[in-house]
Amino acid sequence: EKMQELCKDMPGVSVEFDGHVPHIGVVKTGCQGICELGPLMRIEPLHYQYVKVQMDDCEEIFKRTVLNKEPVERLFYKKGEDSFPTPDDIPFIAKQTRITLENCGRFDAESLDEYIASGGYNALSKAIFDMSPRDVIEEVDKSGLRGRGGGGFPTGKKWKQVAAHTDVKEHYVVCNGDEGDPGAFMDGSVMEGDPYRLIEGMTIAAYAVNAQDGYIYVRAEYPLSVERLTHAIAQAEEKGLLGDNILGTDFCFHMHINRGAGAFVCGEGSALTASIEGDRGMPRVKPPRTVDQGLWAKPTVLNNVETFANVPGIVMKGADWFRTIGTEGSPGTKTFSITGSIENTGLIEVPMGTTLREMIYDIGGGIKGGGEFKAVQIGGPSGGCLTAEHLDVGLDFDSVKKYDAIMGSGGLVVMDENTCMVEVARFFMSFTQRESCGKCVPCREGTKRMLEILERIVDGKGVIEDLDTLEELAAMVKNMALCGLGKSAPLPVISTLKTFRNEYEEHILDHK
Ligand code: FMN
Repeated sequence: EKMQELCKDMPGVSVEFDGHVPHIGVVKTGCQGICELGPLMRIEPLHYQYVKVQMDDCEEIFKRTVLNKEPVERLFYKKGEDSFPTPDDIPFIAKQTRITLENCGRFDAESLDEYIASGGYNALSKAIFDMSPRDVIEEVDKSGLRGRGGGGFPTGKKWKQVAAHTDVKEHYVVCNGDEGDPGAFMDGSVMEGDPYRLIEGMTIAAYAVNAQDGYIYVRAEYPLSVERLTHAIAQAEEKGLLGDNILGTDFCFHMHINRGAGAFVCGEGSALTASIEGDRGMPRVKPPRTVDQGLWAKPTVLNNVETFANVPGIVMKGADWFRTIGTEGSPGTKTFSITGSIENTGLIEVPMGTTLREMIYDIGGGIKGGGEFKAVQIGGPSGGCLTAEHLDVGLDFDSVKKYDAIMGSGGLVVMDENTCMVEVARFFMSFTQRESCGKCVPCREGTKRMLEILERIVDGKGVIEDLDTLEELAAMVKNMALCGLGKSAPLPVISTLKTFRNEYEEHILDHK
């Protein structure tokens, strides 16, 4: 706002950008992923990246850079003797492979014109005019794209299953933007930073599976995402890219936004569709599967934000291009939110198969304050711990599973040598216990009993037999819970008990 104020009286300056690409002016982007260095200001076309900008800097930026094209060097990111003038020089950005985050921070997130000018909507146009719905599904299938919401289910297969219901008229496309994992903010960044990419991806999915309506279920805590998506949908409708007779054809697709109310369990597919229908957000027994009877019991494609955001690239550049990135079993990139004891917290998009060492040290800048790496919690409350012995393992959907962890939606919480792993297990268990919907006994009661034991141990009141009881309960909840929340709730306990049992024992024995 301060910059807008300063630019206001400059001849030829446009700060009103009502849907048009501004000639000179100030536009708001979405999250750029470099959390540690904000507030950020990027000056185009000079391509300067200013970091940690304060109100008092605005005047100088205006006089020196806007009016005279000179850099304000003290606002460049610096490390040691080195100065990094452009975003592409900053190692945190330069070492990433950005596909779904490609536009985040580069463009005005409220301008469909800018999205189109950068090649946006070419994929939808190619799909509609050059490909049949079946061709689109084949291309997505061939690309090997797997769902980024956690499970890694093949997207093309899911779309095929929905499209196969030719006997049912209504098909739906639903986007899961619930993103309830503590510490995760990948999907929010796409929704607020590049809403058009998501909408284009969903529209292509609708064309492929013959859906007439789509819903985006957005986490309650993301008001900016809701605002930008609402704006983007209205703009796309106005331009004939959404709604009736898209691009002058008889393909019609209408999009709606639903806001979650902050329940983690509503990210589970059947709870999410129940919530959209106005029912209490509780998972149900499967089958029937969402692809057969999802929203309003009709065939439904339910995919994560990042999954849909990959679709325009696949349609435009082809499955073979997509397969050149990542691993054979998990092609493409994955976005992680990297938080905790790390120098550079933020969002990173890297090819599948990238090692933890590359992510934590090369991109993340290492452990905060030069500390020692102890472990990383991957997959949030449903995930597990990876330790120093896993630093050089390439991470993809399949490799992570071998170590009692899951890729999950991409939360990475880095822990240093001062972290108590029993406390970590207690934290995640208190989260899942609180978020359990209470429908099934193993999850409702089991997580409560496990939390009681963990609290006892952390308080120094545990006994050594508690560890066997914890293991028994963990196996019971994992095997018997109704949905993924309960099935995965014990994973942080299982993996910390396996790798850091000595810490549990120390808590117990040191208080004897
Ligand atoms: N998937 C998401 O995309 N976002 C979420 O926030 C999310 N939360 C979940 C929470 C729980 C408790 C469980 C069990 C699952 C959650 N999932 C979430 C996974 C979804 O059930 C579903 O598998 C996913 O949205 C499918 O999309 P994909 O195939 O593109 O990954």
